[in-house]
Amino acid sequence: MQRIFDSKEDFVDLFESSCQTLIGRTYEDCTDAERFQALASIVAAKSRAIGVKTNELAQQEQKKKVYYFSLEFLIGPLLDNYLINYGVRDLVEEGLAELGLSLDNILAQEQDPGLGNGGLGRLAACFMDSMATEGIMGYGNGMRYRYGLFHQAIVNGCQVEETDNWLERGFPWEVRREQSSVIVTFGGKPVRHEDENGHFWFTTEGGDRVKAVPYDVPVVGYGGETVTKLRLWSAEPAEENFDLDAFNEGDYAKANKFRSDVEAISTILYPNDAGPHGRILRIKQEYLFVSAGLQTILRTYERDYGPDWKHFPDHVALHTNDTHPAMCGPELMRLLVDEKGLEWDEAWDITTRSISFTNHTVMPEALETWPIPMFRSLLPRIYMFIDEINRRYLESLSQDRDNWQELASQTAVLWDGNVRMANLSIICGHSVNGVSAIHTEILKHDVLKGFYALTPEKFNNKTNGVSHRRFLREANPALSKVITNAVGDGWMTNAEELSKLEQYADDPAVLDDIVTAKHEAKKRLAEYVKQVSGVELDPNSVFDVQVKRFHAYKRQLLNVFKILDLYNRMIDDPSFRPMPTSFIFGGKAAQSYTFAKEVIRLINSLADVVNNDSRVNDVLRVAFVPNYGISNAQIIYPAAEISEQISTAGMEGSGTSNMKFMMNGAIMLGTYDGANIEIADLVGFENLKIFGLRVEDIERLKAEGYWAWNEYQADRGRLGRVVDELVDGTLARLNGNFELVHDELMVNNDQWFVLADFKPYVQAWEELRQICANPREWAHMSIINTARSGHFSSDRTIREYAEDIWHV
Ligand code: 26V
Repeated sequence: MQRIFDSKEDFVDLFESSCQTLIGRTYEDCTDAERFQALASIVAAKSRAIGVKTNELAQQEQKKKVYYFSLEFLIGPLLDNYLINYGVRDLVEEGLAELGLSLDNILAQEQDPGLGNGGLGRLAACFMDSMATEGIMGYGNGMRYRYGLFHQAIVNGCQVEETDNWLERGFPWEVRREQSSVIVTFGGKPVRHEDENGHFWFTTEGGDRVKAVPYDVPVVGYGGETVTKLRLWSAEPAEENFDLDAFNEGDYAKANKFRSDVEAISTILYPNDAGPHGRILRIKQEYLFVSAGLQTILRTYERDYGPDWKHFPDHVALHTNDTHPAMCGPELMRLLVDEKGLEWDEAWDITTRSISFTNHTVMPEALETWPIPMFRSLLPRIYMFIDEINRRYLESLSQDRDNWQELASQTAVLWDGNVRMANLSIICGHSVNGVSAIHTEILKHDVLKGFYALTPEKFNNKTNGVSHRRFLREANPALSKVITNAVGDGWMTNAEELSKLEQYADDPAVLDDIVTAKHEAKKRLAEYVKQVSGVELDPNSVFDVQVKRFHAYKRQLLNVFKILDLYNRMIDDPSFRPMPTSFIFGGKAAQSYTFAKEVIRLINSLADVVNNDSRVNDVLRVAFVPNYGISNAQIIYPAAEISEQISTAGMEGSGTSNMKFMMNGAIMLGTYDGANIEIADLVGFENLKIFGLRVEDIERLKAEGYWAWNEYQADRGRLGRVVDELVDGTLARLNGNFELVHDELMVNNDQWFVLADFKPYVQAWEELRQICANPREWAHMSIINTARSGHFSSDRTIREYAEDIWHV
């Protein structure tokens, strides 16, 4: 364990002087926000110093470096994480208490950088944590967005998006590295050069030159021995093309235009379904961070190993998170051929041996494509490489194969006037992986079957994982203490040691401790929910939670139907008194995703009806937690007893909240989808509830014909009634009925099989509720879930990537 403070006294001295030198006030006169700044800056400075040592050591050992390219890193607040990783949290807490200060109040001041949409971005952040802890030389390469994903407010039941000005008070962890800036060029004209041996290369004349400036954030591993870094790029004008004439004529907008056009590139994180608007800016983001990252990597490599490019793949792994960094292939080719003077074949060998790719979704609308004319005019030289990659690929495909045309239609990069980024990623790399066992199978046999037929050896599965240090140890101190008291703290670095807990699965004292820890967490969440939504939840009720992005396939609607049905039954039959339950929702809908936003309004309307109806509100409550993100997720997971993972089978790549809930001892109510399947394999069907249609059932129904209308007719009493209530005024108190949602089911024929899964879902929930009524029985299942969750630590996932893909 790396000690960053020699003693409590040492810490207190440092903290006092940090307040004075950084803020210019004594610690007593500082606000908590200023105290946060003072404390974070001490920890950040120590981290950077250790980072230097890590780098030196790695260089001496010539360790292979892994560069993780991702447009999203949803890192969350860092201070608490780093105090835990350095093993000084208690010391700091005590030191501050001696000064009359509360660590918790200071921690609460940290902004939550929302530099990601959801699971994909959080996965990248968990991977950074695990790489640092596992001692892998892992570097993140991403974008420093001026504004993160929007802040969600709920006004009159509806989602309202507000700008996420996360840099408002500065970001104490980052260091701007002006000297490491690189130039990235857009547009321009490629010009051919040839030497006397016929070797040729291109340079680009003209075009817009943009300066990419890196900001480095240290990533501290557990134990604090190794610190790697996350490098985030920001776009700035390369030359000060300030229009002084315009300025002198008073046209300030014109004078500043050059700067604002360039800065727009790193202004905002795109939401998942941004639509065609602003697409040019998105390609610019993708190229900027790829080109800037690769230029820097090549420079570092040349410094360490000289221009010995053929050994590049032995020292460097380039991982592309989804298709957003797909230009890594052609850009590396461009750098090697145009700037380093390599021949095509040599460069191509180096490129394909270095690059690997993860796919995160099977949804066709999520597979990125760009219209060729737009792409070519923005990145002419990159387009030439893509064209040549595609030509050579098709040429090799057409040799000795009868069905080559069919394969070409599935796997070509250029098709139908578009650049297909997934195909580019696969062709330019040596590995393709899915994020859960079932997801990888679907890729192999459905979405990417052409590639699988051609290069089965490229395909492999890497089931996702999560940082158990953040989502269990940091989020849930009470449960962590119960675990450590029982089995020691080896689980912090070896999550498999959680399995030792299983011997206490029938120990009444430990089970009681589990129940007490859960109750503490529920009280904390109830206070938080009251504060942010006004809804009062009883910590003695069962907490049934669904938090995740809003999307039709994740079926928050199915959960709404269950609650509405429960409500109807209670109104009809006053003697029906189910176990008191609080249904808690959270999540953002993409700004232009109307259906998802309507489901948010529906939940809030349902909450308004149920919570205000005295016939039911003593046992039934519904709450929507606004602005779901990393910070409040850490309050939510520990408090859950039931974890809702109810996506339409075959649609969820993996899911990761299912794992975070599992660690925190919630029992899953889930479909046979994504990583739910592997969770079920591990804990057994007796320790969770799986329900509903499976992938093969859905395929069969699609083939035979599925009719939502029949489902509706077959159960007019309960299911039919719930569907009717969408439009009959029952839920219309906040801005009217829900025709759009109703039509999705009854006119659009329920694409996500909500009606088909309704009955088995309600049945499974009933069974789970019986279990929750008996705390000891619930605690027994709960402890088994926690005990077997070690497999879903991202440490395990990272070790698999390291061994099978990166070879480090
Ligand atoms: C979603 C959507 C929804 C609206 C339409 C456009 C669109 C485009 C992309 C996406 C999702 C992109 C990929 C993604 O975030 N996948 C998630 O990755 C997680 C980490 O591997 C995984 O746990 C989730 O199951 C998967 O959905």
